[in-house]
Amino acid sequence: MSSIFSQIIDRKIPAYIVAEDDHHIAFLDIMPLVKGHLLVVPKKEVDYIFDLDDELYCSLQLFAKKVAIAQEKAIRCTRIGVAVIGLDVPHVHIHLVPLKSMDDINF
Ligand code: D5M
Repeated sequence: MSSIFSQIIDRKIPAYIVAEDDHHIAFLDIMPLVKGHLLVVPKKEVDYIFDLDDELYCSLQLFAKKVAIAQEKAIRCTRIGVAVIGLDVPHVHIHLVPLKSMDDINF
């Protein structure tokens, strides 16, 4: 059974996709901490971020940076919080959380 994120990548389930290239995709988190919370995901299904090969690890980070810059402009926030958690979905993903202040979120 492929991960929920692979099913999004394969267009088997819907998601609000904001960016995509051959190896990466970004879409809105279904349980956002704040409005505009995005997930950046490699299309290759790997569970743990530090198991990615170096090339995909670096390209994923660069893709996330481009998405975050566009997100920051669109939302006009102060900072994009970046987190890797991965306790629920066993497919690498980077959370990009637009913040105006730390009061925006309750960890
Ligand atoms: O948390 C996994 C994150 O993935 C959590 O913020 C919800 C999000 N999620 C789960 N299913 C979906 C779908 N179908 N679309 C969009 N976002 C989703 P973590 O603890 O980082 O593994």
